[in-house]
Amino acid sequence: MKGFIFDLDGVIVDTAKYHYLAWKHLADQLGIAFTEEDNERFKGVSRRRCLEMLLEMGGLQVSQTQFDTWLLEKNEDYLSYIARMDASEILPDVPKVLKYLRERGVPMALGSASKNAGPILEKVGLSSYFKAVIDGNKVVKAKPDPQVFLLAAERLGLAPRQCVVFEDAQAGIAAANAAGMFSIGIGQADVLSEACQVFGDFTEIEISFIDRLLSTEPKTYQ
Ligand code: B16
Ligand code: MG
Repeated sequence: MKGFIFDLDGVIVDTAKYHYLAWKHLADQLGIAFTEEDNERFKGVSRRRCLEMLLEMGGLQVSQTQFDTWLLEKNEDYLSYIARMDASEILPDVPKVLKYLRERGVPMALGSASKNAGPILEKVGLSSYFKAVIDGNKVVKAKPDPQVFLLAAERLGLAPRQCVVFEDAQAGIAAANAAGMFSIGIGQADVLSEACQVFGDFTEIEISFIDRLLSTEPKTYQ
């Protein structure tokens, strides 16, 4: 394995809580009940699709102009939380793995559905680790389509089967598998059962595991 690709929300930082607050704010305005459990289904899903899902939950049909206005409002609300982020919000032991891979000269990429990925990486001070940042602005097909990860591999100059993907969402694991990459789920094993391997979080990942991946001959994972 020669390249490592990381999802952002739920893998590197926990921005899901800010997405939740912003969606909840909009849902309250629209009189739609929205819980943290509902927010689980929004993980890894594009902003546009999330709003479609929210409106479906409320049985609302709206004009394109109204849709776009709410999309903008939700994002502005979300950005007000992002503005206050700093390195303390990086999830535990993520820097340990990033630093080790950088020391070993292993190229890394970000593969996220978020259109705010670049500014978030800047805020938490991790931009310099990534040779490529493929985010929601660079792809037209959302996860579970493999486009985001295939583009990341291409930017790293590697074949998909030489790449490892860390993901916290089912749609993201499906995308990594469809790309023919080695998928590592971060979260609950029963939820991420399609992943090649699952860890609760990065504190469970030993450097010896990373070393094993680096010395593993790539094969086809599909
Ligand atoms: P934005 P990831 C995803 O990030 C989030 O998990 C998902 O909840 C969000 O709707 C999506 O980004 C779009 O984010 O509104 O910032 O463009 O997990 O793919 O890093
Ligand atoms: Mg995620």
